[in-house]
Amino acid sequence: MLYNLLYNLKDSLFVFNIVKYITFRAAMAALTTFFLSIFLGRYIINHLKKFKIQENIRKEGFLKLYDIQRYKQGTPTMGGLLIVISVVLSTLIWADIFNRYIILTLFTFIALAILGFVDDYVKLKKGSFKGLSIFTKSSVQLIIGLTVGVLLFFDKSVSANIYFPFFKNLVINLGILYIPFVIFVICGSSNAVNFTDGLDGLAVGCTIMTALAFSILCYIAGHAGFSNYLLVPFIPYAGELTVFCAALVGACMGFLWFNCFPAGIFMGDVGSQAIGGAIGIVALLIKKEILLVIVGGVFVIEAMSVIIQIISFRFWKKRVFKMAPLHHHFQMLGIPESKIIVRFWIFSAILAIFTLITLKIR
Ligand code: 57M
Repeated sequence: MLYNLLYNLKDSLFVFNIVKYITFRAAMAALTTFFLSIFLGRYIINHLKKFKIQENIRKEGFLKLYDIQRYKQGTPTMGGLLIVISVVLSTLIWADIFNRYIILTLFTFIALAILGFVDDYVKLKKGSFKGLSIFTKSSVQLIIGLTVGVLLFFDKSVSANIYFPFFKNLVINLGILYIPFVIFVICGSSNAVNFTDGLDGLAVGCTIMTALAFSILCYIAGHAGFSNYLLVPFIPYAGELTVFCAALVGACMGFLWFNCFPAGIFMGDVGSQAIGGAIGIVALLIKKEILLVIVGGVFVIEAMSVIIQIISFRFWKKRVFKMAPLHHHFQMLGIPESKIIVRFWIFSAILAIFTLITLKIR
């Protein structure tokens, strides 16, 4: 909004010319969300406590884990509202609000945040760790994914092409199958981040690495010179997504201030589902869906551990991991929570660096 206003004033006051630069606006978006989260954090935590918006730690069937985690009972939750509100505000201020990629990303982000909010609300009302049924949750995710898929498929500026890292010329056009593919990416990434959000600062720390890598990838995708040089698809106007990703980085850093071990607040589904969906839609818009498997590798591995565990238990009545998602497996091995978290962050940072290297290895 500010961008749209100030850019029009650049002819009368030259200094406003600076808002034309995506890098400047991205930096400002990150600083805005960071300071919003930092300044509002304590206030929000106190209000969540006042209104008894607090976590119920799961006990049934998982006594050993409950023993390790029981001190977390009553931690304020739904702090993801802080992330969602600050990212939306900052994006509205610093990005071009008429840019179709920004509109689509905000739509996905907000729609999944609302779903997560309802899920958290149902948990609180029931006084349980169980929220919406899997059927309801999956159906709404599917509808959101389908809406985005149809919008993208009929958008003339978006192709149904899938590009592969490491190969210069390997491109597959999915045709109408692009719609289910979009649903898969959005639902998959939303659930994967949600699964990962089980230790203090784990999901939010990994999101910082992923969103940082995506900020760079969006900038390159929207820049004719860089994308031609690196032989990646040039997507006019997608550079604007750099502002959104940077806003997400700043918000997650601000949230991590309070969510780091030992956490004073949890983000809840309102945060985890929205963040996951946002990462998915950005990957789709800049044609980095396959690369998402690498850059968001921690989320993928966490989701895979759940799938493997469920399949092996259902068919062979045996568990591959002591407990899924993977972070619980390490907890069951007796590794301290803070160590698991920092090691997952390190792994996530390495994956982000590796992702950037793939741009050159072709
Ligand atoms: C959400 N939520 C955390 C918090 C957070 C199919 C199955 C694998 C599903 C999975 C599941 O429900 N995952 C989705 C995971 C929960 O965190 C809340 O939920 C929000 C995110 N949606 O923001 O509000 C708990 O995680 C801990 N936590 C922290 N710090 C944080 O910063 O310590 C969260 C954030 C919190 C807190 O304790 O209460 C969660 O883990 O429930 N289910 C599981 O993950 C369960 N695993 C399981 O059932 N494994 C089985 C099979 C089915 C795969 C197996 O291995 O045999 C575990 N979850 C819990 N206890 N809580 C089991 C043990």
